[in-house]
Amino acid sequence: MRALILVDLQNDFVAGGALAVTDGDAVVEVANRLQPLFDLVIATQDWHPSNHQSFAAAHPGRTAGDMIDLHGFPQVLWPPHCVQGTPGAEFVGDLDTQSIRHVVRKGTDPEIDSYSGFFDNGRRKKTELTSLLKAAGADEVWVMGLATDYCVKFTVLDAIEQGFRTVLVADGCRAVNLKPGDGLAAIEEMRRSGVRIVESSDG
Ligand code: VGL
Ligand code: ZN
Repeated sequence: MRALILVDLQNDFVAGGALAVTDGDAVVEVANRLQPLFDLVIATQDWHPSNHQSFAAAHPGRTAGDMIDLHGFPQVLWPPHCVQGTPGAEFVGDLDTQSIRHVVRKGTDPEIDSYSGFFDNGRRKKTELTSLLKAAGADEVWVMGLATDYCVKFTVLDAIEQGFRTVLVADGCRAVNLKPGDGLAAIEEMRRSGVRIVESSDG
């Protein structure tokens, strides 16, 4: 059985949002088109407390885009985004949500970031994602969403590691591209790790 994982299709990652990904809105149509083709749809939601330590504002003298060491892990500093309960954290208005069976929230611990839908960045805590997929009998997961070079990449790498046949929907993703080429490098890294890369028309 195959499942679709929609990564962080939230207002803050599209036009007008705090951490807008270029052309991020374009993937919502892809998500809506793919959902009816899957037995199970799960969405992840970046869900930070307002004092999250990935926010540049939590580090006086630092600005968004800086890299720091956060409790032993390299951490990119971001503008405050996806703060719990704010409009920026809500799913994009045009996203069809009625087929989303589960929402997995991540990034709730202020002391550690969580790009992957499966684990925090330190791999200390696991979300419910693996058990939800296994309980439903999923053996193949298709992944799409925002952003290619962060949450999509780490979700894909962990899906492979958790034993799922993993497929990346290339046209369903857009990258932050903090550095030019980051999105392409992320796709290359996912490819080397064994993901199958398709277009949504292959769904
Ligand atoms: C993401 C940066 C910070 C993402 C989330 O969804 O890719 N990127 N938080
Ligand atoms: Zn975040």
